[in-house]
Amino acid sequence: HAADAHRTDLMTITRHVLNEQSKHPESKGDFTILLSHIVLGCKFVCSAVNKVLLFLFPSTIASPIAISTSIPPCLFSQAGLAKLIGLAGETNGEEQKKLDVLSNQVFVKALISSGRTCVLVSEEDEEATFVDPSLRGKYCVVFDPLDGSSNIDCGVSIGTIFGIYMVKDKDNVSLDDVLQPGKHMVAAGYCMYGSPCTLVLSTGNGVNGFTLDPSLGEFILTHPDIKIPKRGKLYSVNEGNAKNWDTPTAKFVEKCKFPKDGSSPKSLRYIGSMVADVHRTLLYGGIFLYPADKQSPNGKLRVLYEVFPMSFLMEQAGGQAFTGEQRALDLVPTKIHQRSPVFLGSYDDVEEIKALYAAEE
Ligand code: AHM
Ligand code: MG
Repeated sequence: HAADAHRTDLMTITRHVLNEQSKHPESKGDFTILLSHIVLGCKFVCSAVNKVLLFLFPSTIASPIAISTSIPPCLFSQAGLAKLIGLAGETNGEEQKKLDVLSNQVFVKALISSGRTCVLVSEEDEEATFVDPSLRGKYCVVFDPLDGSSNIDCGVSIGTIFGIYMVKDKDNVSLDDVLQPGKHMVAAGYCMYGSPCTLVLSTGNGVNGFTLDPSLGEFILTHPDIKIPKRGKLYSVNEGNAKNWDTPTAKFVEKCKFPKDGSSPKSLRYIGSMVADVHRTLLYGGIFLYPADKQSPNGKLRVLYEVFPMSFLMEQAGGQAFTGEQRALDLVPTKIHQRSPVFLGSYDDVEEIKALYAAEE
């Protein structure tokens, strides 16, 4: 019976990737191992994000009524656990670690200890990390361990974004191994710490979404073969920057609000967490924009660990990603923390913004 099979034959993310890799006879399981370390980082951050209120602001749980009704008492006796995850300050006055710093440390350590990485670029670290030759593997990982920092303290969805490159020569590693166009990525994904915790992954063969089952501690395939609608009814942009936009962006947003072809106006959705805004765009369709403006001629978002992974996923789901000048995945970065404008989402919606930029020339 199909429903029974569904409940007893669990397609975990590891099993899914193993299946995919088994189609490549040369694969030796390295990618599966790397991914399991990324997944560990995601599970850690998910758990830390969910505890942040309790541990960072214990005083917010003031009344005994709150304790007895909504918060399991066990969470209070877990000072040890709080210490374990590094959120609780030492009594000797050591600073409490910020969640983004902590997340970065967890990812860096998990990635190095996988033995499958050689170069790491994190939004949190100014310099790239070159893994010690004794622990070196063939993958380079670029990531933003906790994106959407402005949303952390109010409990709005935040996420981790990652992209994976394959190194050319393990014994001769340099920054050039990560200063590669996004189309050279072998995999990309994000994990959204929302309700629920969702991991979306592409290994270059479509896009799949997995949901964390907290009781199992496993990501289970819940969104197989995600395809973005060809056209959407939503647009997502920080309109507070409108006074500094260039003409094509301004015209595009004007068209979203006052379409001249008799179609309905689009609705605006903007969370300010790239992972959440892109996730909604992927599932519902529409367009996400972080354009250039007069204040920030390269926009805000970072090429390696924000623009590329999300563009990779969009293309793999049948959408497009554009920088205002070119296909986003064709861009060749020259600096690891470089920024670029980006327009990504439903194929037809991105086509429109491309036409407006073409008309400018
Ligand atoms: P962050 O790295 O400081 O978290 O900034 C990245 C975030 C993205 O998640 C989001 O798309 C964007 O910044 C929102 O920017 P703005 O507040 O300018 O709209
Ligand atoms: Mg970021």
